[in-house]
Amino acid sequence: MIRSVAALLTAALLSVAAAHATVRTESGLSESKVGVTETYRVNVPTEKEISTTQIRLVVPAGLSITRFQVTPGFTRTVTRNADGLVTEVIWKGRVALMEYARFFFQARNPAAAGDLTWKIYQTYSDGSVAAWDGQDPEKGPASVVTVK
Ligand SMILES: [Cu+2]
Repeated sequence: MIRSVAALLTAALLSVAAAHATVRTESGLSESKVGVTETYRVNVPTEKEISTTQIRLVVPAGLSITRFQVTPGFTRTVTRNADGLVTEVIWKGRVALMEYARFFFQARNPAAAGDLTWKIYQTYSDGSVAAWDGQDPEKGPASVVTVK
């Protein structure tokens, strides 16, 4: 009995730990093809007792975002480089306790094979920021999509 409760608790903790902010393809994959237009999905679960208020995405070099899906309840601001490519996206809105938000966009993959590393900075209502950028690979891994 005690053991099964412990196992359930462990499973619950593991599932929370696995629910990091991530970037994957629309179908949830971590790989895509060279040069194609892919739909990407940013998944952001709130993992504290307070709300997420902002999500900042740093777009990997060589990727060209062409179109965003409308996300009701959120505003979006983009930063572009001198070539007009989107380098950063900020979504503002609210993702409450026990909720997750998803943001979709289309992008043309680089012409050369390699890893696309995405960095996400998740701001909470108390101003704290969860960094999913690989600086601390255990606590805050960056998402990597391999383009083949
Ligand atoms: Cu997590």
